[in-house]
Amino acid sequence: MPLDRWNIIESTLREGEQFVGANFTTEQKVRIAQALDEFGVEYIELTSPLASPKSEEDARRIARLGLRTKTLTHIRCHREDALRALDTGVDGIDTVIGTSSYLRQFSHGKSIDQILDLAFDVLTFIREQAPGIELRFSTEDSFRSEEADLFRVYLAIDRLGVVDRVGIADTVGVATPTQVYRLVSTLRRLVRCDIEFHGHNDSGCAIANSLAAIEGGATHIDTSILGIGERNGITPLGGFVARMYTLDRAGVRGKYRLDMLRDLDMMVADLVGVGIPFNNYVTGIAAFTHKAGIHAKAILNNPETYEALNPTDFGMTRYISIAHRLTGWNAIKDRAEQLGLGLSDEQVKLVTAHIKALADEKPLELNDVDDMLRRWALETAEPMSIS
Ligand code: HCA
Ligand code: CU
Repeated sequence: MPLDRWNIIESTLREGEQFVGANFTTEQKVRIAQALDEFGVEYIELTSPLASPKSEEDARRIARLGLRTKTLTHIRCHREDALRALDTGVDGIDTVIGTSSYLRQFSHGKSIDQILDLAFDVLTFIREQAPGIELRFSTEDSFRSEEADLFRVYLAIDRLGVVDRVGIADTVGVATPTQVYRLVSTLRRLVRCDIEFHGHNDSGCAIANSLAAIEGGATHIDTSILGIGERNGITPLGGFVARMYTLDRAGVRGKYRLDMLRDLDMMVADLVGVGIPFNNYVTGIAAFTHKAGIHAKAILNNPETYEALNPTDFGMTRYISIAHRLTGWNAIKDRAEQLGLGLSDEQVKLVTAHIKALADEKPLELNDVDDMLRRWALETAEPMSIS
């Protein structure tokens, strides 16, 4: 599996703008673009210049920022769109046209032959206008398109020899990892160009599907910060990076500023008016929190026992929750040591039993545990008199 050759196309400024709460100002877009550049994504994708006058101005502005990350804009397969995209000065153009029967019937009304004629015309035109530009052709709703149609289209486009990559889109989030792997690996054998995958998360497979695409030979994966996009969005940047980190820790640490993920998530959450989900990959409040006594003991001995992600690589810290009925004496002992209290193991075991019994009666807080530990430490010589 070619785990060393994949790139992120970060689409917070295109797909992400299609999230219901997103309405970025120019300054906010510039901030997002610069932060993603610093994080180290290979590409950022920008809303089509045809979407609105501001979108056009902003694409031009971001293309001129001099970022290391390559700038792309995303357009329909139309000559007019292509001209306006070229005019913005971006490094690359992502073209898309729907191939599923839904889109052919209810969106653009074209047959596969007509789609091919149009794509040939527009792609050749872009290549003539800008020989050095990075060019992609994608089919929309690829997984509800006829496979024969898809392969015919991709083969013809690849043979045309003007695109750098073709894209596959799971537009409505229905694909399974097995389906993605099969489609991408078949395509890998048929075309010479690179392959991109864009996956929606309607049924919760966007990250798994992105990995399956890489395993099948995809070279480019679309993401957005927090996964924002149409409906419930696409592959989230942080979750995808976490997925790849567990497979190639050194490679991922070398490619990206992982300690920036928290700021990226917080910035976008703030800008679009949502909170970071409690169970979010890496940056959710519970992502590095341990609770059960059995887990806490092992974590204290060696964190890797229960952590696939090292929080310090992400600029995060782990937290061991101890004020509850599932607590264990090893975690309580660790807390006593943190507080500088010299309790013996026997004493710690007794106080732990007491904490567990009390937690069965009422919710406890860390302060309650700390108070108890201090009182036990004070009364060490005396028989315990804690109620
Ligand atoms: C869209 C559809 C798209 C395109 C994906 C792509 C999708 O909103 O334009 O160009 O790779 O999900 O199919 O986002
Ligand atoms: Cu999409």
